[in-house]
Amino acid sequence: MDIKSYLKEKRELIDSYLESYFSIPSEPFVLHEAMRYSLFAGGKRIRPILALASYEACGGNPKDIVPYATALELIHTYSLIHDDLPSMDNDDLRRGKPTNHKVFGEAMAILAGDALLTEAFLMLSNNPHSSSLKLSDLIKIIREVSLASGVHGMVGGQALDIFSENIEPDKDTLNFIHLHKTAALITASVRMGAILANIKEKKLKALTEYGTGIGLAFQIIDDILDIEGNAEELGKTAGSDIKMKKMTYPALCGTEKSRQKAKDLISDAIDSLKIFSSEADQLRKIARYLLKRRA
Ligand code: GRG
Repeated sequence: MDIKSYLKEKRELIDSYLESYFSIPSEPFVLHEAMRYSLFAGGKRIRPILALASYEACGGNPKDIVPYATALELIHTYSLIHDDLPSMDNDDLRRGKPTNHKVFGEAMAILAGDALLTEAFLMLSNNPHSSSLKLSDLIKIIREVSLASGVHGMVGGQALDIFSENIEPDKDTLNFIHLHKTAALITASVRMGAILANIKEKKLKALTEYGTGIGLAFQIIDDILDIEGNAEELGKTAGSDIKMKKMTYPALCGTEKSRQKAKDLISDAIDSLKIFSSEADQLRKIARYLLKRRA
């Protein structure tokens, strides 16, 4: 299957689970609406898709782990809502629509983010979906997601990102920011699929290398798109990194060297999958797709 059809098919699996999970509005309705507004604003669903593709690479049927994979999208969506707040990146546009706080106000946007983060863990723990899933594996993936999302991962990276505005870029700080802010949750997504498939350590290590590589490349490409993209393609305001004097790869070494770095990371990530045969082809294709993405 070509990569576009694969991504569409898997996105539909995630979307239909989300639709059914959030189908019955509950009190307080405005909070529910604010959560749904950002969840259904048209995200690529790349993190849950990576979990499904990784599970498939380890011999599983992606349909069996949809609830666990979908929880990753709740965490990602919360991070975008909070990232857009006036006290953070102060953005007006996200996924082609006004940001959550522009529509629902700042307080409700903060709460929608908080509620999505917490709901992710309810979604994870609610679903002893597959009879073959061991409780110990469920605890392992909850631990993975917790580590990747909080102070040891995404939130830690975001804190240093904000702290490093207006500071001369240096490679170590920049890699810390990108590896924590972005690559940690992407790596956890890939590892989730592998852990749920009960894969052996050697293959888990290879998938971890793959996840870290594409995760870092993903953020470098995001840095480049912030310079070269436009609001229509990106669905968000371009040029905000320069305006906010963010520490980015292009600020460190220019756009062309950044592009080469992203290419090298993607190529190394694909190499790390050499112990897998054709069952990891979709992961290989996703890596190539991420390099070419325009949004
Ligand atoms: C805890 C107060 C508080 C805030 C958390 C951690 C955080 C705020 C924000 C980090 C989120 C962020 C902007 C990470 C950068 C990663 C990135 C490139 C996001 C865009 O991801 P895509 O391209 O977006 O997958 P779509 O819209 O397709 O889902």
